[in-house]
Amino acid sequence: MHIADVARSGREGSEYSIRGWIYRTRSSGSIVFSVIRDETGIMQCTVKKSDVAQEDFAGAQKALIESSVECSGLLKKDERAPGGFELRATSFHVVSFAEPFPITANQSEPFLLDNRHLWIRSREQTAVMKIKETLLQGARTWFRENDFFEVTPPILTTNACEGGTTLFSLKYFGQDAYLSQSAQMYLEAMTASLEKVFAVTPSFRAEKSRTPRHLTEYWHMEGEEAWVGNEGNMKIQEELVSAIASSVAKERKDDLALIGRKVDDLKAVEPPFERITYERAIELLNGKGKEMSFGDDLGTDEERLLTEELAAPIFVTNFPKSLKAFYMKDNEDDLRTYKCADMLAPEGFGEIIGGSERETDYGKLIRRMEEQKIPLEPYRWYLDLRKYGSVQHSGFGLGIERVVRWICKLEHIRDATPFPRTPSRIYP
Ligand code: NSS
Repeated sequence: MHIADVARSGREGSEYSIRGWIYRTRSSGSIVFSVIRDETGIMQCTVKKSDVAQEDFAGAQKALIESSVECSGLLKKDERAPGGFELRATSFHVVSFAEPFPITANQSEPFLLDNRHLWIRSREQTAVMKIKETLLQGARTWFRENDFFEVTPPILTTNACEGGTTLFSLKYFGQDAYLSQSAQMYLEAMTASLEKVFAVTPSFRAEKSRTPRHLTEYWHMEGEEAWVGNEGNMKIQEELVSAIASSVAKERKDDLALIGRKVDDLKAVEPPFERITYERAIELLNGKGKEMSFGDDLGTDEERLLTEELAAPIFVTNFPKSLKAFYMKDNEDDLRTYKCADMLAPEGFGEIIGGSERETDYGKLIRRMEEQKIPLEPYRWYLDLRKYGSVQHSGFGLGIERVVRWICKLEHIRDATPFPRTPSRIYP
């Protein structure tokens, strides 16, 4: 049985079998105290020389941490044991003896990252991986309940979605190709059949930026909706993000406690989220002593200043055109800007979503692409979409690891993914 289920059933005196990896072990003469870890928790097995076969006791004495083991025994209440129970072993079988485990206390970050394949066994990393899984499931449930279809866009592409400077290029049987930065354009195509779609895919950014919020490979959750404008798009995003937060708050209380995030913090994530324009954000930043003017981009520092005192995310809307991609819809009320919005997470975490209404005017798209010297040829199919029954549509992209980082209050985004990819790391 899983350890959490054994503890939950709590039938003292009954016999249970658990299996897992040795988390801690110490022996004193004729007793070995072996704390076993499985996916669900930890439990102490007390292995007494007089209670088990000779070879079982020898194995328990010899087995180092992270050895894999199976233990059967009688359940006993013990206030001193982690979880309040222990197993008094009747048998203790070592499945595989571990070599001395390289990860010990106080090791350097580079060492830990080199040993990431082993480090992910830590209880904190396990909790984060579980929270990430719950968050993905919570999102999928929300999408399904709101009539979105999950679709499977390609990763190998010939066009850039978010500009040429952050593309990973490769040779595709002699032809130039790229790893996807975003599924957006393919999702736009699919809205003409399915109307509301979403995809969860890896996205790639060849960004040399060494910040605590950039990966070169990250998981991207993107939605795209026909017949929806910028305001409707924001409504969808705030409902989605609050559904994500509440699924984690509901299902991952113990994991949140383990990594030091209060469940109540997540309960504050309730729509509607505050909306401020980019222009207002610049005013606010000037008020906080950041000298900025219209056209300056919001970076890590600026987003931290805007959000560090907040409890729930906000939207920053209507960015200047110079800061955003060519596919966004003109904002008729202020032609310097697009109809777009970034969602910023509270407590200083900053951008977690970028979204916009999409330009449907064929001529405008061509003009912008020419101005920005974007080659038309790779985008012919995308431009085509404007010729065959184009309708108002909008969409967004949520960075999964950015959201995990915020929800788990992680210092660095690399801990939001088991095998992080950054400019200086592609191993293990
Ligand atoms: O570049 S975005 O702001 N927008 C797009 O890619 C749109 N084409 C999405 C769409 O409308 N379908 O990226 C979206 C989000 C952004 O808000 C971050 O949360 C995340 O993707 N993102 C990243 N996460 C981790 N590392 C890096 N380098 C990164 N870049 C973006």
